[in-house]
Amino acid sequence: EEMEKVNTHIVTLTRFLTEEQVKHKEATGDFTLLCHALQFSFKSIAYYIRRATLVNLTGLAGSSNTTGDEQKKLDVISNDLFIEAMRSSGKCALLVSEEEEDVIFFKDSKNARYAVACDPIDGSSNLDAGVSVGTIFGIHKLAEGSMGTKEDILKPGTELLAAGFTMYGASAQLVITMKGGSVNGFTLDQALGEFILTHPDMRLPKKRAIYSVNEGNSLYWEDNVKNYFNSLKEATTENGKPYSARYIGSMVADAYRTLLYGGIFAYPADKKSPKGKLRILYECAPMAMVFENAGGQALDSHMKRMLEVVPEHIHDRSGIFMGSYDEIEKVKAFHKLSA
Ligand code: AHM
Ligand code: MG
Repeated sequence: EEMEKVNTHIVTLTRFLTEEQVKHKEATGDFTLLCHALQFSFKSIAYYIRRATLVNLTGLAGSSNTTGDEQKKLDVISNDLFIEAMRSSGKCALLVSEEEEDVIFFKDSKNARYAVACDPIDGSSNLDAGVSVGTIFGIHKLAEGSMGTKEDILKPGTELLAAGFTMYGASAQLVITMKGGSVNGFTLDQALGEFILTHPDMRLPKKRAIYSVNEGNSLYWEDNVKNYFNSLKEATTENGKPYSARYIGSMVADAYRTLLYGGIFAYPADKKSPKGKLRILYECAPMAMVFENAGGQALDSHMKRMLEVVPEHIHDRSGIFMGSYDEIEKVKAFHKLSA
């Protein structure tokens, strides 16, 4: 009888991070420890999302956050889990969260060298329907000699040390990238309680006929945006098929699909929201870093490279177009035409 083939060459996130650390001679291990705290918060958020319907965690918490969104119970719990993980790591000097009006400074973390931005649960309008949501994060290093100030996080995405997101879907998927590095995808093995490297060196397909945008907003779109999306609907691809529309309404889920299949995801600035909807520090910049490092592009609504946008305030917003290299080239062409 043949023995079942078991893969014993498993790369866990812990192993991956340790191996990365060895490659950087100057590394102190602090970044690795910060990532361990991050992965614990992802695991616990994943756990509570899975149990939400069973233990009365669906629905509103009865409060609203800084930007006026009503908070769901899981928004509050996930935010608390994330803050606690960052605090207890001892490696995080300050944290910006979508759910907190001000920067949180961890004064007790004396030698902490990192500043973190996060959206603990992105796409929370989808939560009660059991549709995928996720956590987005970006990590900056404090300036030389800084004790940790707001300026350490009000930086462009080009300065990000690492960024990524976790999508809580049929399984929990973690996508992470580091400065100048590749993009790697991990899947949470529930039984082992470990993120396993399942998608090494993710690369976006160069083009793909899929567009992802909330078309309900087209009433408010500027003409160049309208014309661009109309052009996609009038086009047929090489195989004679038109573009497909796919919009989940959770940035993490739309982004994850776009990473794997290619296409374009957009949330443009429009006449109603001239600055856009999505937040620069913990939505746009981390995603832009992932997309660029995977061979794609990410631009704001002025066709500026998303990673070069510098936020003035921690909750600043931006329009965004991100996706396959060639699909973004088409967006640029349309903005040039009408410029
Ligand atoms: P949230 O952080 O309050 O959940 O909002 C962000 C979400 C994104 O995940 C998603 O891309 C977008 O908002 C969907 O917005 P809309 O419902 O306007 O299409
Ligand atoms: Mg969000």
